[in-house]
Amino acid sequence: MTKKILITGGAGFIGSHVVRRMVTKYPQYHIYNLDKLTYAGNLKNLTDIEDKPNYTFIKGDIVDEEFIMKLFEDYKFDGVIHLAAESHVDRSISNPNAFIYANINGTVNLLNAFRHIWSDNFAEKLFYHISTDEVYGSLGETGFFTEDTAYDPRSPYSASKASSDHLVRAYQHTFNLPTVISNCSNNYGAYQFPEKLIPLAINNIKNNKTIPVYGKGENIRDWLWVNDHAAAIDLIFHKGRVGETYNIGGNNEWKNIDLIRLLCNIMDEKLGREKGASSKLITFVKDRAGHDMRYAIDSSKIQQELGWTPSVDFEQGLRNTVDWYLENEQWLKDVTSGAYQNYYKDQYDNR
Ligand code: NAD
Ligand code: TDX
Repeated sequence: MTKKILITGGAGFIGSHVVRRMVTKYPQYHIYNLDKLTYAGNLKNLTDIEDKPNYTFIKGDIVDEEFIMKLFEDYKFDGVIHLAAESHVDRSISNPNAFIYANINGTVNLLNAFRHIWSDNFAEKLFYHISTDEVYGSLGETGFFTEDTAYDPRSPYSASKASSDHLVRAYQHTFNLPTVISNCSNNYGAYQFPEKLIPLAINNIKNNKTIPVYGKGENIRDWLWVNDHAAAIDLIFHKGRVGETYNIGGNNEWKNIDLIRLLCNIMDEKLGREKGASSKLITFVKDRAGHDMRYAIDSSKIQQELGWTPSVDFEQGLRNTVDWYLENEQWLKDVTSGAYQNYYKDQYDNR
């Protein structure tokens, strides 16, 4: 049976991997990719699948209430996988409002439109909301975030994502909207915009520019290969229990400075530089305001219930990611020209 699936934010980093997977793996679905094409959205992330008969791109803004209502009335989507968001913590510190509009108002508009078209008759329907581990706050040296950890968001970004999670649960509870939520740790891989740590460092190392490490580089993140996240999303969309939350993580904690040193060694090798050459670019800069110390995910629920597990060893995944950025020089050039230069200046010049 044909299903109409709306994926929001499908031209972004994670969204493009989810769109590619769903379009190629499920020819019986029609995948609609709704994206505003902000600085982070790029149709070049999807050139390999753009001509598939079961794929349609729609340019639009989830904050535009009337547009969203009409879109849902026109297409009557059976399922929604909602990834569209403002996603960079540093930008949420310089411009919080953009995060409130896109992440909170945008999510509510989608929930309202989904509820409206099915008139509270939701058999075989699903609204899947993609969220982050950052809603749980910051950990000390020990412990893990579970699905029961109390929310404690500490940046405008994580507060806006926490708010959207609460609204999704409220619609489930109040209107019986069939929803599911997943909260994932830091992703890395191909097509990530070079404002995030790993692609920013790859681009700078390649161009012999300093690598800005915030504070002392002691903050810890749990890294997951983006394709493993896309596989988890596929599984949860098809087999997840309605009303549930699933944590997704790599079981792969790295101090920022250790990760950057590993990346420098890999880049020395790939670029034919003398061992230790790229590490000389490491520069400690002013810390991020309110910088969360540690994130670590307990993903035993999705592992035990749905049989998901991360598939790629981190060093191998990082090597593959470096290869991708080195092979896709034009992609990197395109996204780092123009507005990126101003962003970089604003964020890093006086740090
Ligand atoms: P991204 O910034 O790369 O992509 C976001 C996409 O959403 C872009 O294509 C952008 O154009 C689109 N978008 C933004 N505002 C929009 C609007 N108002 N209307 C329509 N489209 C809009 O982000 P990402 O890293 O791919 O993250 C995707 C989702 O996953 C987000 O919800 C994020 O919170 C979540 N998440 C990300 C990570 C991570 O490590 N990157 C980890 C956990 C969860
Ligand atoms: O230039 C930098 N220097 C630096 O030291 C940048 C951009 C980051 N950092 C540090 C801050 C973090 O401790 O590296 C770590 C990772 O930073 P980001 O790549 O900005 O990711 P983070 O803030 O951890 O948030 C990410 O993971 C959760 C994503 O951006 C979110 O969208 C996701 O929800």
